[in-house]
Amino acid sequence: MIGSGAKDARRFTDEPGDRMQRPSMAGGERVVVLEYAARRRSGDERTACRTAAPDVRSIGARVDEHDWPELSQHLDAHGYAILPKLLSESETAALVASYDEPRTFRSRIVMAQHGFGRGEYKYFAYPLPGIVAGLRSSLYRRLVPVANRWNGLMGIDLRFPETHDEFRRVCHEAGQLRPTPLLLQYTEGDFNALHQDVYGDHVFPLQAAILLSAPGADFTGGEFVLVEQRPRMQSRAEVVPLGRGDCVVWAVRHRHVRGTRGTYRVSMRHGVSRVRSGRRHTLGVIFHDAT
Ligand SMILES: O=C(O)CCC(=O)C(=O)O
Repeated sequence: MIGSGAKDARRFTDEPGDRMQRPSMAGGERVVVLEYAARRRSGDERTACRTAAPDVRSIGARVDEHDWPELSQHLDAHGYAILPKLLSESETAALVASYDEPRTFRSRIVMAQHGFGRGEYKYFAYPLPGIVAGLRSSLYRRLVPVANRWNGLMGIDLRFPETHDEFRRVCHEAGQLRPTPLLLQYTEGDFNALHQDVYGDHVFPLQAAILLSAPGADFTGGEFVLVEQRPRMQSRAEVVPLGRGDCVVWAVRHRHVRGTRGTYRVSMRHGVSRVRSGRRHTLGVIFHDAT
């Protein structure tokens, strides 16, 4: 059954009056070496993998078609990158239509009730729809080298495993069992306050979102916004232009920036500006699961 619950709403900002306490690893100083040995899968994981299998290939092929060296360079330089037209119009329409199917989701969050903005979102239940599972595993596989390289550059001794199944097992063994991919819905006047999506100690440092509505036709306003805070400097905003079906990938919490005195860490937050008219939907793909 869908219900609103603060337990699901694990987001925080870097601003005074944070919504949530930062988990102990959030500063990235703690050195953690994870054991990624193959383990027996739980029944739940087996079901999720089997359900996802038919769509993984086609989505995976589309993800692979992109120029990943160029995307990685853009991620390094700007903290985000865009994969244009990753989903077709019919796929975006089907995902939007699924918003009203109660059995697809495990919970519904009304953002105003938690001070997260205005609008609402729903977390998918396991097993995820094939297209969502396919996006999660194929994007993860391409982003792991970036995540591991970034950790190296930021002096973090943590390395992520090659596949999303392995990473999900690590999350599950640490009690982060609940799926985090979500569908967001905004109507006129709605917005998403700047935040970071952290749901436990295990945090994959990149996340993705796919815009499911057409700017200018389905809605106006509602731009995806990234804000970065450099040490001892004022915050800088970047508005990311997206069309329907485009996927944006960005840094969940931190990225490294090369300065005159070496590499330093920049804190990132993301959100959505006020929707001026119409209705806007997004698919959010977060790679770590939630406690
Ligand atoms: O609706 C959007 O574009 C932003 C989605 C978002 O904030 C998220 O997935 O965490």
